[in-house]
Amino acid sequence: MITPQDLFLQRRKFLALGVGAMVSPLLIDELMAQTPYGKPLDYLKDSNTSLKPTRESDATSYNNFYEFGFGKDDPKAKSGSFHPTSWKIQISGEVQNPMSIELSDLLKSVKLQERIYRMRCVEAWSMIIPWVGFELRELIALVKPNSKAKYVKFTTLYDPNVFPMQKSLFSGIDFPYVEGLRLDEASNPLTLLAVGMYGKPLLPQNGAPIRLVVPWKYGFKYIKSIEKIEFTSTQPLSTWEKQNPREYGFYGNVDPQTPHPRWSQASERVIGERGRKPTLYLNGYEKEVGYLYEGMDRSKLY
Ligand SMILES: Nc1nc2c(c(=O)[nH]1)N[C@H]1C(S)=C(S)[C@@H](COP(=O)(O)O)O[C@H]1N2
Ligand SMILES: [Mo]
Repeated sequence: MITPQDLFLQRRKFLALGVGAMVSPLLIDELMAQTPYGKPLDYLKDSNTSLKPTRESDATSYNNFYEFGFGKDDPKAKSGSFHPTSWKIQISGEVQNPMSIELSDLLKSVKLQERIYRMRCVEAWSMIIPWVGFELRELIALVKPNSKAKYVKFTTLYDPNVFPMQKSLFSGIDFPYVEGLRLDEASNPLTLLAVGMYGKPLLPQNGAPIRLVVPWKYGFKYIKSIEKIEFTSTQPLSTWEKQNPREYGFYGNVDPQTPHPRWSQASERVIGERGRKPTLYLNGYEKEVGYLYEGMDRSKLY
């Protein structure tokens, strides 16, 4: 992720170009007034786990969402008027049934369930989140990938009126934010498209109205406010890999034995608790997803 040092260097670069005086105003458009589904979420409870969720107030106030700024408190502070109502998702590429579908219609064809998962950020902190969402494989079954489809590419909405950093010279990363999975990773039952957490629709700072959840990968893979889903034959270039390929790869698998070039990944700071705990390989989901990486070099799955 971008550190104050990176920002300092970047700013110096801009000053050298003579554009340092440009500071973009924080324009956040008043969008719409309610969630796309308008009613409380109706979902199947997760009774399968002993994980104790992080405090909701922590999970909704300590966030990464660079479209709103670099600070952990920017997403909550600066997204107050982002209320996506009619949200369309385009699904295209190597599929038999491409579609452009209203989220509220999509939700009629899937089964909403709660999943309480560990979530580990590449910055070495972690939370436990009770998501509400549906398995991505349900959407995959609806659009029917063809034989050329090998990857799934996700793109966040591009709208500088909603996301102030999308028009900032100091955004640090290229927008719109892009992420990707291999089709077999996307088809694993653990992989969710979440529309809620703590039994409520997602708040803007957490990626309303729909985001990806891949619990065995670092948080940067959990792309927020998804507008486009494309099935591709070649590996998509994700935002952080593009920004700094030495530090962030396509896979982003949680691995205590593969350090980030600037810090260890062996342990993590648990938000809301004192001290640190050891990080688990594949974030504790090796039994469920280890088969996806058999025969691959672990150190290359960063
Ligand atoms: N569009 C978009 N999605 C994003 C990010 C972002 O900056 N933009 N940050 C990622 C990172 S680094 C993390 S750790 C998680 C944070 O999710 P949370 O704020 O809900 O905990 O969102 C991910 N999804
Ligand atoms: Mo992250």
